[in-house]
Amino acid sequence: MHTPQTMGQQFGRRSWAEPWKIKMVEPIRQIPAPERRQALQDAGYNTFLLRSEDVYIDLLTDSGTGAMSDRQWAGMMLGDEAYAGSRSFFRLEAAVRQHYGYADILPVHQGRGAEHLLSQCAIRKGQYVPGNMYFTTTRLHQELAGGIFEDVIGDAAHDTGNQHPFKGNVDLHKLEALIQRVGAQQIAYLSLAATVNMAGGQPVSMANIREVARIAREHDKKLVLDIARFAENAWFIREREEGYADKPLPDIVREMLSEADGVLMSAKKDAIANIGGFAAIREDEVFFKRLQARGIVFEGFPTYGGLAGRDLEAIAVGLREVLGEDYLRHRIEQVAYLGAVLEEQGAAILKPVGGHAVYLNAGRMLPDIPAAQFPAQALTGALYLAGGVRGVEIGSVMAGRDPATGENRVAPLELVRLAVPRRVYSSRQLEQAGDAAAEVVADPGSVRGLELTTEAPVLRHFTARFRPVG
Ligand code: P70
Repeated sequence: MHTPQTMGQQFGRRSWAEPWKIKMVEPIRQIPAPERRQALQDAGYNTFLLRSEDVYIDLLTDSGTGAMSDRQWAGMMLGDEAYAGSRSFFRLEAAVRQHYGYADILPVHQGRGAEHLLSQCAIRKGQYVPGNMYFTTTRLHQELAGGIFEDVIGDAAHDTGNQHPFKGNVDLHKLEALIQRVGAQQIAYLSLAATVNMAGGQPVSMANIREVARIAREHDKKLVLDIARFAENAWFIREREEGYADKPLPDIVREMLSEADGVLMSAKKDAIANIGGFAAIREDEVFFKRLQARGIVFEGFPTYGGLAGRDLEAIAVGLREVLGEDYLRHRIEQVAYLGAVLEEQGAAILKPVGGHAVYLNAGRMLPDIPAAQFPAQALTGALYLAGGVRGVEIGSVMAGRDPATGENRVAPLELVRLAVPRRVYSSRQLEQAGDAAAEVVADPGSVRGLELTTEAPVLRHFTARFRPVG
C-alpha cells in the first residue's frame, strides 16, 4: 500500500530491514586491486568471463542467483525423482493452477527452453512477432524459427529521464500499425514481457495488458506473456495504477495472467529457484500437445522437462513465497535503495528504478568514449577494478549484429545493469557498488574504450573478448 517510503527516494540512507534471518553463510572476499586488474585482463574485459571467486559483490544477474528459503530446501528433500508422473510435477502444477490460473504446464530447463518450444511451434517463416522491447534469447529463438521481432514498446522506454510509471507499456498505435502494414495473417502471436528487462525492469500496466489482449483477440492471435518477473510487475501495478492500491498481490497476478493465452516462465527469477522454468497454454489442447511433443525431444519427458524432481519442488514453493507482502516490499525497496545510493555518489541512473536492477547510464558517465568503443562494457570493467563489483553491459555489445546485414546493431542506450540477486546481499553490501561508482565518477578520464578481439556469431555478449583501445 502507499507508505511514505515506497519510492525509495524519501528515506535517505536507510532501507527496509530484511524480513528473514540468516541460517547459512557463504564467505566472500575482495581480492587486492592488482589481482583484479589481472583477472579482468584474463577475462578479456568481459565480466561474464570472470571467475566468481574473483568477484566481491556479484550483480551480474538476478537469474538463478537467489537464496532459497528453508522451506524450499525442505522441498528439495521431498523431490520425487520418478522419470514419469513425479509427485513433484503435480505439486508444481497445483501451485501454477492456484496462483496463475493455468491448468496445464510444461516444465523446461530454463526460460529459453520455453522460448525455443513456443517459437518453433508458433512461428511460420517470415511472420512477425511484436513485443515490448527485445530480450536477447527471446528474439534469437524467434529469429531461429524464421520470425521477425518488431519492437512496439512506447517511446518513453528509450528515454532515461522519462518518469512514466509504466515504461514497459506497449504503444498500441505501433502495434496496430504493424498489423495494418503486414496483415494479421503475417503475425505469429503477440509477445509481452512484464517487467521489461532491457528497459530497466520497467513494469506494464494492467490497462495496457488488457488493451494488448483485446487487440490480440480482435485479430484472433495468441497473447503470450513472459512472466519471469511477474511478481515485481504486480507490485508496481498496486503501487502506481488507479484502483489497485487495496488489492491483494495474488489477485493482481491472477488478473494479469487471465488476459493471456500463454505464459513463459524463467523460474530463476520470480520463483526464486536456481534453475528451471515452464510454459503454460490455455484452452488449446492441440497446440499444447505440439509443445509437449517438441519438449520431449529437447527438454525431456513432460513431467520433468530437463529438471530434477527437487527443482520442481523448489519452484512450487518459490512461486508462493515471491508473492509474500514482506518479501516483495523488501525486494522492491532494496533495489530502489541501491538506486538512491548510486545517485548520491554521482552516478547517472535510469529512472524510475525498476524491479530487479539499477541501470547506469554509461553514455553519460563516460561521455568521452564513443559508442563504437563500447562505453558500457568499459564501465563494467571500471566498476570491477574499483570495488570488485560485477555488473553486465546492456548496450551495443548485447545488441549484437543484424542477422540479415551482419552489421553491428546500434543500441539506443549504453547501459550497465547492476542486478540484485533475491535475498542474497544486505543493503550495506550493496553500498559497495555506490563506492565503486564514486571512484569512476571521480576520474572518468582514466577509463579506456574497448575494441572486440573475438565474438561468437550469436549471443556474443556471453563470450566476447576485448582489449583497451590505444
Ligand atoms: C538475466 C537473464 C533471462 C530472461 C529474461 C526474460 C525477460 C527470458 C529470459 C531467459 C539471463 C540473461 C540472458 C541473456 C543476457 C543477459 C542475461 N534473463 N525472459 O540476467 O530465461 O535465462 O532462464 O533462459 O530476463 O536477465 P533463462
